[in-house]
Amino acid sequence: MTTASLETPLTKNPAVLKWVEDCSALLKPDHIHWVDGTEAERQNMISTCLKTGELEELNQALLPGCYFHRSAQNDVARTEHLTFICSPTKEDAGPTNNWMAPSEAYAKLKGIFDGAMKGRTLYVIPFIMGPAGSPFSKIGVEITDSLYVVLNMGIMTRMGNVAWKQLGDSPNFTRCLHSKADLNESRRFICHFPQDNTIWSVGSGYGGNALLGKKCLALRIASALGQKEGWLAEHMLILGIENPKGEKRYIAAAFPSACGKTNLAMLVPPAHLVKQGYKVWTLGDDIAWLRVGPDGRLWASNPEAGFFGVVPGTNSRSNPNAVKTIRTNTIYTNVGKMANGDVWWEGHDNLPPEECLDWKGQKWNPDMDTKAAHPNSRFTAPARQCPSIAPNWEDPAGVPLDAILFGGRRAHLTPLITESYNWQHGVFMGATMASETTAAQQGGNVGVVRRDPMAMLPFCGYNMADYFGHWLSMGTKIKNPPKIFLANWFRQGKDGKYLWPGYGDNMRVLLWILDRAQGKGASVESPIGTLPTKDAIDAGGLDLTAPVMEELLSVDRAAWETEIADIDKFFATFGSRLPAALKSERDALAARIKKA
Ligand code: GTP
Ligand code: SPV
Ligand code: MN
Repeated sequence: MTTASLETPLTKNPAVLKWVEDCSALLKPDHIHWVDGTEAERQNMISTCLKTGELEELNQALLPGCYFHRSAQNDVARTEHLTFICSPTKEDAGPTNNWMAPSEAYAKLKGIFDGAMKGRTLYVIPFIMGPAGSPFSKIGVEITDSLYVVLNMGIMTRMGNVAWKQLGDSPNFTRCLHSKADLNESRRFICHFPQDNTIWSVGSGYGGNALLGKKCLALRIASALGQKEGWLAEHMLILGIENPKGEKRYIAAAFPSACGKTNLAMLVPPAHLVKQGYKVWTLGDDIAWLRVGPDGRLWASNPEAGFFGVVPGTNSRSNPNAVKTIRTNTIYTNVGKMANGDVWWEGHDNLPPEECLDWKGQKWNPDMDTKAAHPNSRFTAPARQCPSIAPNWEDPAGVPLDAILFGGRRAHLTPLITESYNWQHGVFMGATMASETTAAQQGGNVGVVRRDPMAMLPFCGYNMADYFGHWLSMGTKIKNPPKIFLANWFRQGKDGKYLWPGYGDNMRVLLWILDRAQGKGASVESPIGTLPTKDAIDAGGLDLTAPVMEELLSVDRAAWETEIADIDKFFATFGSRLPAALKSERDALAARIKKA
């Protein structure tokens, strides 16, 4: 029996009622609140947060509807070393995931959850991943003691009555249990139980650790579901490109955390292409669910309703659409805050303020060698506010893909763009992708190259070797598969500077990709795949010399031999579970490099 004060549940769903009853008996909250997702409720929650300090009001003249949140200093990014896939066997989780036996994980976390909500309110958040009414949407219910989580979930998902209605009496929902508990890192665990459709997260209030619909449900749990049901849950943005004739084509792209998905998704083309009539439409910036459509093409849809984006570096040159999106109704987490209620971060349009409070709440000025905003500070903003949001972004069917783009942050080695020979070679490219680590992961070094297959290293909910197998088998089900490419916006010259201008100019590469997808575009064969000829990518108006373009597209044989040795080490970790097709792609690559 719970002693929590009573509020009439907003659902009669027996499975939900029983589960909330059980959780409440464990967590012992003072009060239970059933989230309805109404505007009145949201305003009440904001008022409460302003009283407790969980939120601070920003300058409402400059930033209407915007609030500021400072997280605990030890809780500013996902903690991959504390994230577990608790499948029945270690082999099911595979060598790239941390694993804990389900019984051990449940027992350990029960100990931490026990009484963790004493003196607090337990919020029951119903939410939909995917558009309301879509047959492909998944429903979750998150229990949390964090109002910051509720308010963020309200932006990132379809939350409240709409979800209660869609769930009805079905027992089919992801059970997401979250408590900040005491925010102690030694008692922080993010555990996934794919076989139980359950997530338990404790000890963190941060984004991907606490907004359980996002990475936990829509990637880790969903990837495991997708393997069973024949679809893919991917760490991908989705964008549409409209040509001057009004024809729209779609690309999905997987880059690791803080490697440019939000920026590419909201891309503004260079002026001369805008003049010609090109437009870019945003459909999603972080997660895509991919299914084979009745037409034999691969269709992508975004299960989220908002953007949880990296703040530093966001300005009118790098991402004007994001700048406009985050002017209203946005929650800013861990940025710099000025006395006038404005916000500032490294890479802001405005010059640094003479003085402000940094993300830790300490006095800061530009002469200090610390940063005002945490490098992983984030905005949470409704997707519908984005000026480039596609009119069809909530279409349940999604959009058909012409191309899939994999990419990483690599100072050396991989060219600006490489086209795969076919689906299997493309899967090999994705499976062997590597990238330098960023501030989006806590507890590791920044800037270290690591293998991050399909940008899913921290997000795959089952054995990565089986995930590769699933990708390969999807290829046999797609009659007209999208072409697969590998991009690198981050290649550096000898002076350590980026060779490629990036951002809006990435449009030039996207146009070559779309040309190739239609059997056009000048290309040249290389040992690693098909490359653009040195003048195939429109460089008009760019300050980019021919030698730089050559360097961007160069393939260094010795460096690729070292790369293959490293791929071998990575593949060896999967033992006999690695699909033979990937081994043969590796051998073919090695043979081509040797011959080159
Ligand atoms: P997550 O939300 O963590 O999944 O990140 P993301 O992949 O959406 O990355 P985002 O677009 O927020 O970009 C992260 C960082 O990369 C920012 O500091 C950007 O300024 C920088 N960046 C994005 N695109 C480019 C590019 O084309 N070139 C260069 N040099 N930097 C870029
Ligand atoms: C990422 O790290 O890839 C993010 C932010 O998109 S989080 O939601 O914290 O995972
Ligand atoms: Mn991400």
